[in-house]
Amino acid sequence: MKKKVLSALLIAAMALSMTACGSGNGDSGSSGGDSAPVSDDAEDTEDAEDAEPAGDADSGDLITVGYAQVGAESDWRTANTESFKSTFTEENGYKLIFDDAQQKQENQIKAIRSFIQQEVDYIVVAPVVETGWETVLEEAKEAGIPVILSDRMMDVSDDSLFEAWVGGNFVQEGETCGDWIAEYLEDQGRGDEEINMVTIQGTIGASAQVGRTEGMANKLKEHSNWKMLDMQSGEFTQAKGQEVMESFLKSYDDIDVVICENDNEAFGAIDAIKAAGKSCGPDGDIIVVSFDSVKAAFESMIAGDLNATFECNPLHGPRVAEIIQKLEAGESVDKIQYVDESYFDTSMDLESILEERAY
Ligand code: GYE
Repeated sequence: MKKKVLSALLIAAMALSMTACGSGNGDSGSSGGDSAPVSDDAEDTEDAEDAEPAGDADSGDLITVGYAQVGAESDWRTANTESFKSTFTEENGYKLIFDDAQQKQENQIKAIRSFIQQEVDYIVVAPVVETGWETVLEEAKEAGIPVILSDRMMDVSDDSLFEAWVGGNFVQEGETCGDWIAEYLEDQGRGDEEINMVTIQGTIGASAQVGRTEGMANKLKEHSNWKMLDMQSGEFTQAKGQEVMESFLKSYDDIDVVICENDNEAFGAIDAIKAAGKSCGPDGDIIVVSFDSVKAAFESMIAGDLNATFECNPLHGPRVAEIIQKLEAGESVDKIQYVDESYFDTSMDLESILEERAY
């Protein structure tokens, strides 16, 4: 790679001009915007154990990875960030430059440009939304920097603009949710009843929103007695989820099911339901379901508030590391890599499952 030769020259020049050598790894150490190098918190998590050692940290031969993260909007996102930070450590042969875009695409574009300027070896992006990436990906391609997508997808006309994508199958998650609701209502003897639903969507245009909404829409078509009264975005946050639910409760007095496109929105919705003097969960007035299956969702089900959660695995750090290792070895990688996912509801032994849960 052209830039590797350049960094080798830079290192040689630095060595000549210095009398003593520190722990320099040929990096300028500068970071643009919110970018902050992260390399010192190798924790004893399963991510760290799964990650394969790469490069040679002692000789300063680290692989530099810029990660353009969405933000810190949910428990899922926190687990995802932790997975990257504990995988891409110096001990494992990496230098991670982490950028939190605060859920704004323009911040992510800035971060990617800053990674290009810093001549990182790989750029990893969890894109906030699907569209609007062509120009900046062309710039990365021009600079010879491979781009890997993780979590959410990008909608680009030329798929040679990225090496691979790894994440959840969001349409399938939505369909699993629809099937679960059908079975649950059937078990309750409500299979033929008129059922009023509302959806608190994720960030509009994010693949997790697009796919989950589409999956549920596919199932709505199969049930003529289900009615989707309203859909509004809760931006994947608890605060916005609560706000949207408050307004739904004011507008509709007969909501049977609330579909929240992530767990955190459900926590907010549950607060709103209780504040309005209604109840939810298996023994309540309103059925609440959500996506992700973070630990707090298990606690909410155990407390009898949430009915079910459809899993989305956030531990992509080791998966992306594996892709990078293959690319380093000149091996080919699968372009689209779906992660296996499950679901959980209150009929299960949630306490035991929670004990084993990694996120
Ligand atoms: O469901 C949500 C997060 O893209 C799968 O983003 C991810 C979603 C996840 O904010 O909690």
